[in-house]
Amino acid sequence: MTRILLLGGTTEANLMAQALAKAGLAGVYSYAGRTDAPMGQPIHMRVGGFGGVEGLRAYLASEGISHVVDATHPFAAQMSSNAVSACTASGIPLIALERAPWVAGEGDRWMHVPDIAAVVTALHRPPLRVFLAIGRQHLDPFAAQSQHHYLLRLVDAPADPLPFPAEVIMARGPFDVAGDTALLQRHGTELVVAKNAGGKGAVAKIAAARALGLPVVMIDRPEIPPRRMARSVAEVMAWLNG
Ligand code: 3Y8
Ligand code: NAP
Repeated sequence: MTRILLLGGTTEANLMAQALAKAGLAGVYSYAGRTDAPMGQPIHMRVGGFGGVEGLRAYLASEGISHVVDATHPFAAQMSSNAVSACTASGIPLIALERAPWVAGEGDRWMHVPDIAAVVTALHRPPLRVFLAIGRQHLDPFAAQSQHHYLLRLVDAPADPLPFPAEVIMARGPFDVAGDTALLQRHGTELVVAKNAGGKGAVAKIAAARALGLPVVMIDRPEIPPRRMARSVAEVMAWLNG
């Protein structure tokens, strides 16, 4: 009996859920519970952590999960690592649906950094107008570089005061190039900071930066233990029906 756990929270996971529902496959869409009102899904949803690797293993057993599809964001490295450990220990097949990283093209002015700490170091310089488009979970370290004029884009209003003064806009995405170009012009942005998320939902600001000739500090993806990979929903469906 096929029963799929879909680790979600991305555009690709939403497309995956549509395909599972269309194929009449039993599945559960899992959110971490990072946002106040996550999007509804056409399959059963669960919200919240599992409680580490052991909690995930217990969930897989108690829910009779036969396959795990990890369609989380490439920066959700802890979730993806836990899925590899739990599925290996339980002997449950796992596949990751991951989008290819963005690659700099003609006109792109990227500076690659390995992680958030390296961005903070790179910002050790006189004030700039910075679009810090990395969400809200990792803002604290930027208090060390509060000389800049930050623009933040968050999914929900911050619960606590921000660690530094910033202009905040609330938006959930996916975003479009025209909208992001207008946003950068309105803010007078001189530098964009972004995670190499890949995919279409977050790429608008990168295209907008290229159009405006702006530099981008691009955070490369964290390491994730090796696992079977798919680049499309169709590839995952073929694997599930294999
Ligand atoms: C809770 C689910 C869809 C899926 C939408 C994608 C596209 C828009 C772009 C910018 C960058 C950022 C952020 C971003 C994007 C999609 C996709 C994507 C980036 C939702 C969602 C959840 C989250 C969590 C949220 C993080 C934050 C990151 C904002 C839902 C809307 C910056 C990542 O407030 C918080 O705590 C937010 C936390 C993790 C990164 C961070 O560290 O703050 N995503 N985003 C998922 C869960 O609970 O399991 O609420 O419906 C999903 C999407 N966010 O088509 O509907 O697929 O990538 N999400 C980044 O990529 O840099 C915004 O502003 O340009
Ligand atoms: P993370 O740092 O890799 O995970 C931290 C912990 O959050 C995990 O150990 C797990 O808790 C819980 N968790 C994460 N994703 C989960 C999921 N889909 N279902 C159930 N529990 C989950 O994760 P993150 O980077 O905060 O991302 C959280 C969610 O936001 C994911 O769904 C991800 O796809 C989505 N997202 C993240 C980003 C980003 O930039 N990081 C961007 C877009 C969307 P336990 O250990 O208790 O199981």
